[in-house]
Amino acid sequence: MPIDATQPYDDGNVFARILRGELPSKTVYEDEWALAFHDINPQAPVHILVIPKGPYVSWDDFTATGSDAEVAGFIRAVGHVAREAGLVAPGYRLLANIGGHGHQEVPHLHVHIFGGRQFREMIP
Ligand code: DGP
Repeated sequence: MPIDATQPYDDGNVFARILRGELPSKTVYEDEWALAFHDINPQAPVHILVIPKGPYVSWDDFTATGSDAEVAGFIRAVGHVAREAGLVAPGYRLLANIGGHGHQEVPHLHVHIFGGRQFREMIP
């Protein structure tokens, strides 16, 4: 079920639990601002999720209330992960689902990195 992006942050969500080490994940990168791990249900040969370490539901509260350091650190981490995965030359796709119409399911901001195959044009 898609979430409401205006809901308060829920500390019990699955990505919060991964951040706290309560649930396992296949980590590919971690720094002060972000954690990156393989998606449990990959939609491409490379499908990595990058999440900020702070308690943000979506891109909305993150960009409205996150510090410049958090936002910059997170965006740089996404770029770093894609680069380290060797995706820059062939190309890749970034996606952040937000709220109901965006069909966001996990209420902790995450950016999907998709790569390793040719994608079609964007379908709205
Ligand atoms: P979204 O619709 O953008 O909220 O996508 C949520 C993604 O999170 C979806 O691709 C599956 C992934 N996912 C859900 N639960 C887990 C989990 O426990 N571990 C991992 N690695 N990925 C998960």
